[in-house]
Amino acid sequence: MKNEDIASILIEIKEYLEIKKVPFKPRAYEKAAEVISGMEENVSDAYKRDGIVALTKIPGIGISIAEKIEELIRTGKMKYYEDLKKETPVRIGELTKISGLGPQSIKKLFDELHITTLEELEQAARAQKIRTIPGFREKTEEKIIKGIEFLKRSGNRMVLGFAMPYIENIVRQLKRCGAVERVDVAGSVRRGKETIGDIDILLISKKSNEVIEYLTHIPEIADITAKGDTKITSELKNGLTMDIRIVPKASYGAALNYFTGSKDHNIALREIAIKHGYKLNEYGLFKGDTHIEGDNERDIYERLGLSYIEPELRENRGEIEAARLHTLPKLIGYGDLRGDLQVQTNWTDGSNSIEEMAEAGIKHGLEYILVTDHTKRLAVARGLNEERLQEQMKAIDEANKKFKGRIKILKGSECDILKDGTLDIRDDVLAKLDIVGASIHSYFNLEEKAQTERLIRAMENPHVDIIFHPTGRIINKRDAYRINMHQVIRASKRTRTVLEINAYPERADLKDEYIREAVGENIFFSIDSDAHSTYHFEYLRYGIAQARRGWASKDSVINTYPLADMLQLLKK
Ligand code: DGT
Ligand code: CA
Ligand code: CA
Ligand code: ZN
Repeated sequence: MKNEDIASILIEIKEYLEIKKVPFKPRAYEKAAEVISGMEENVSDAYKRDGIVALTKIPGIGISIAEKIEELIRTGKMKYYEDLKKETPVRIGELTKISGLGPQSIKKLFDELHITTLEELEQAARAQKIRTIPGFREKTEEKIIKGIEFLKRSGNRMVLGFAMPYIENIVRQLKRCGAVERVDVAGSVRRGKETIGDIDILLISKKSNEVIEYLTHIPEIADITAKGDTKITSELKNGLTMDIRIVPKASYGAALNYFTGSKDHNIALREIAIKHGYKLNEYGLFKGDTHIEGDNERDIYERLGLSYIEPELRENRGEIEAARLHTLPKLIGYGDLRGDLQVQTNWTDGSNSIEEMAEAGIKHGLEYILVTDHTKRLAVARGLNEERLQEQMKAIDEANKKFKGRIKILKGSECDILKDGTLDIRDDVLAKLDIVGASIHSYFNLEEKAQTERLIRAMENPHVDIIFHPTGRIINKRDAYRINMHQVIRASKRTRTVLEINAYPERADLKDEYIREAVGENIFFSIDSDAHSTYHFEYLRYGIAQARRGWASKDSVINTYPLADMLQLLKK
């Protein structure tokens, strides 16, 4: 049983007790939940090792709560909790997610209308039944509907690349606000995480009132829900929450460090500080009561004897130890790509012509692009057969005459990998392409062994240079197919097949932990936008963020090399 599971039951108990207006006890359960969810060690493991002593020695947990947790760990059930649920059979965890709906309101809704679930709550609100309860008004009903709609929109974490345009618009506007001296994005956004839970913004300002007033004019913002001198929270029209923290200049670096996180990185960093005889928090680095560092993030790392750690690495996955030994990798930079090796055109499911994609590539500073339209098996994308693919090669030759000296258009393909690992284009035609990419678009349900063998067989084909979106996941929509990436990574090394880091925001495929593993095996990557329109070259930077999160250096990414050198790195 995970700590979070125990904690969430304790929280529900607290809420049931509040419904019953029991004094003091709710706070005890809440405290117990807080302590347990913040613990490193797994509480059930500790209990299995040391018995009930392991529970009673947790600060804030007395014998009565300890015995209930013991029962839960031993039997998977807790009678006290089950009885409370029977007494008021509402789905408390669900209903309390609606902001502003407290235990007493939930009790009334149950007593008067027998509402027990979110769905029943929504139905009653839409049928205008809630306003009939004494003490509830039309306004309450509206708030409930708004709350439910918000919950539906923000249930999933948002894909970074889709949220980023909003975030950048807001930051741009904040920079124009006269009362703002400096503004930075922190949190998971700064760490370049593939999905984000919310947006964390840090700023320096002496006039929080003016900032709040200014925010009301920013069109992306739907509602300002908390207005303080140091923290302003707002809800965006796209469903995301934005936390703005206003911090003093002298603490700005420390605050930026703290609110960039990750939480685990912060905790590990704080321990290093303690070992050096300091105290570290969001206000600064202290020796006793003396403020030693604070305005500059880099100085804090330096003072702790560490190399500067890039935000993308701050996940407490060994970066602090590497910073201490000064062995952190030099990460690929955001301006390092010279080419894009997966570009679709209107020959299949792209929106733009070869020429338009080339123009857009030039605008994005690219020296080469690889045209990789789908092949025939992918009927939905009107995939190319051998004949059409060869016609396209001629069209690319023509286009290259036009673009000579500005950008090189390479002939490629996103060739479909069939169920048995063979390709759906004949070898003699593949041989004419500059670079062949291959990917899986069918039979997602194969067993892990079969799927792995299928992909590896494709990698063994001497014509296949790159495996595109190697795991096939689509964030928030489709899981990766079952595949053994350790074997795939080893096969990549053995066959010299490049693995793609697909930058399309909802793919972000490979994910960071596989990149990290592959970096350890010294394999080559390509970072590609998977562009289906001229706008999509913008996505390349999310692929770079992903590569950085996987500790990849510039050298390991083939499309950072000049064209001739890049071609030399391929298997043939
Ligand atoms: P998200 O929003 O779920 O994508 O992830 P983050 O990392 O942006 O998390 P968030 O927004 O809850 O908090 C922003 C940062 O604040 C987080 O990365 C580290 C810091 N932080 C938040 N809570 C704690 C905490 O309990 N302890 C420590 N040490 N740092 C925290
Ligand atoms: Ca966040
Ligand atoms: Ca936050
Ligand atoms: Zn594809």
